[in-house]
Amino acid sequence: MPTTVLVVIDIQTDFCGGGALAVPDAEAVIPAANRLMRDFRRVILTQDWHPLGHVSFASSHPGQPEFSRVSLPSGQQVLWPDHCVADTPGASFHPDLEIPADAAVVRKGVHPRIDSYSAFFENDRTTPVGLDAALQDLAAAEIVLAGLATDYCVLQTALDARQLGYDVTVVEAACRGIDLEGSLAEAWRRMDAAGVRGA
Ligand code: VGL
Ligand code: ZN
Repeated sequence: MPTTVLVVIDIQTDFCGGGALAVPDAEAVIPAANRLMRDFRRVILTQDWHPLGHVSFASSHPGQPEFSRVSLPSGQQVLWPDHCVADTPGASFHPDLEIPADAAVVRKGVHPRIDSYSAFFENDRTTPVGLDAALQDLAAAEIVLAGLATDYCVLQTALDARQLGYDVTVVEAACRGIDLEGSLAEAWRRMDAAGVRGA
């Protein structure tokens, strides 16, 4: 039997209600993620983890408003409010998340000049982040995804996983999106086209 690993994406204080980059209805994913974490023997959590002054922060681009876009060497970048700054309360996992003692954690977006939505490759599309190595350690062939945000980190992680040959299921009830200019519907279209399963 191929090993299936649950990957819980970025359920962090800053992405939940009252956080710096709150995803609408984000708390709704917590009971669903807790249920999944009880059901799966192997769990990996990802954590958005940026240095102060990160390139994805609007505050690092004087004159550019939040949620605008700029061109970077790694491609188009949405400029976000400062969020998930390493070692701050906003970067912590949501306190209601019931994290298994043996879960692994993959941090992403740690490089000051490159953002990373995917937990496989940074947005330059070449620098590995660490999820593939963690899955290889567990001999995983299949992954199940839940978390935030459907149209950014869940989407890019799911697409990279398909490209790397993993069987991928996204649990819709355990995900919520940011939905900038139709990005949520577009995300589901792209995942569908890439052979990502919904559940
Ligand atoms: C995310 C925007 C910026 C995410 C992370 O986890 O989807 N979105 N940083
Ligand atoms: Zn981020």
